[in-house]
Amino acid sequence: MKLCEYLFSFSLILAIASASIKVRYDDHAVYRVRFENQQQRQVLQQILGKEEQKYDIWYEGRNEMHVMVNPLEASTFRSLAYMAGLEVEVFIPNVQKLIDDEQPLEERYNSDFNWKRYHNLEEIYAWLDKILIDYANVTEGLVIGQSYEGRDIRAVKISHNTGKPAIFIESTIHAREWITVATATWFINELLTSDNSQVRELAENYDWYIVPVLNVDGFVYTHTNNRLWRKTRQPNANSECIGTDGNRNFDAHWMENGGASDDPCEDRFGGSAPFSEPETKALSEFVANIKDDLRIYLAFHSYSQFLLYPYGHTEEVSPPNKEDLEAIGDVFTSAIKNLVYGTEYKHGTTPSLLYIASGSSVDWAYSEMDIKLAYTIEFRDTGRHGQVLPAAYIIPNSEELLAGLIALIDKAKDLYYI
Ligand code: 0X9
Ligand code: ZN
Ligand code: ZN
Repeated sequence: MKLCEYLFSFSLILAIASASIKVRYDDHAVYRVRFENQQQRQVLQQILGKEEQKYDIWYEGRNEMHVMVNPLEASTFRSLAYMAGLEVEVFIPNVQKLIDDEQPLEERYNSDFNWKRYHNLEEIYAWLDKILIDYANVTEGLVIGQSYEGRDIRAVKISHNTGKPAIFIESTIHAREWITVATATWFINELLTSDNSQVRELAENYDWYIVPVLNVDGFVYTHTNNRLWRKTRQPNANSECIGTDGNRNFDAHWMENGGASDDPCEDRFGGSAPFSEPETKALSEFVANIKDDLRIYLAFHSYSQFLLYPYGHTEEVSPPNKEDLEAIGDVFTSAIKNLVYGTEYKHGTTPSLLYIASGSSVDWAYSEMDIKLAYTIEFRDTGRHGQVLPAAYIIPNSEELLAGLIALIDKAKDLYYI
């Protein structure tokens, strides 16, 4: 065999091997289940039982849940729901089809870095290298630490004369939330290249710290093995199941009030201890070092179009500056609504709109780091595409974030937070 033939068959074998390990979601449907009261919600939870191969909860709100159902379970699921009197609707008939169509055909073999398609970690890091060179005088590349699998977790600092009030953006703690990193990189690019006066103000009056991909291992895994992976990739003792929910792993009311799972096989597993994950530990140490400069902490997530503020771990107590958090939420959401897309965001605490979440990064930043403006932003959409938002929505979503942030920061200034 000639060398080129050998290389060809070798790459073919690799392609086949990697194709065969990629999880497929043929005929997996996502159902929207509505409930009118807590009793119905409990019935649904009983039907779903432990989240294993059969079901994957994509969204859990106050009045509805979105559940991806394995085709082998579909008829059982539908009849159980029917018997329980739950209103069930197919939201997404075939998740694999959505995954196959996520990237536009004409972009698939385009090697440029742009916001018309989603990129993998290698492409994102190569782009970061490029902007660090192209905008060397206002950017600084930072490595906040290493992941479990040994990858660098990178941050970019954008600063026109350091010593300004600082804003921190954490993105992609949940691996499958691809719209978060696409939006984070778009926003970095905007800060560096836009000549819009409002954007220039944002860029030049603040020090920005942006971590585009926190959960690097999980993110790589969503590209190579399973598009819908959420957690980190560190194995768990005495369990076959891998990974922890990074957003339940912070040392802030960790594992309290049922706001996380103690089962390593579940998507909201809180980990073996606070900061058991190298990724959350690295982030916490990095933030702790700069906390005195930080005025605002933002965590990018998807989906559901929410701006969430603390506390996540309880509904019993309100944060001391709740009125301000709320007032800033008002302007953020109306700025987005006023754009041509007319997209509606809701704002409130996590339990008021979703569920109790303990050990989250935003609660930790707020309570433990004393950063008084701390928000989770849940991007588009509200479930029609859910976790697999087609790339055509990257730019609209990013424009909404920018408009929302301009309003948010403006109001924060009015209220003397900056
Ligand atoms: O559950 C989460 O971690 C976030 N939702 S997601 O669908 N992206 O997983 C919401 C977390 C917001 N809550 C707090 N920060 N407490
Ligand atoms: Zn998330
Ligand atoms: Zn309001």
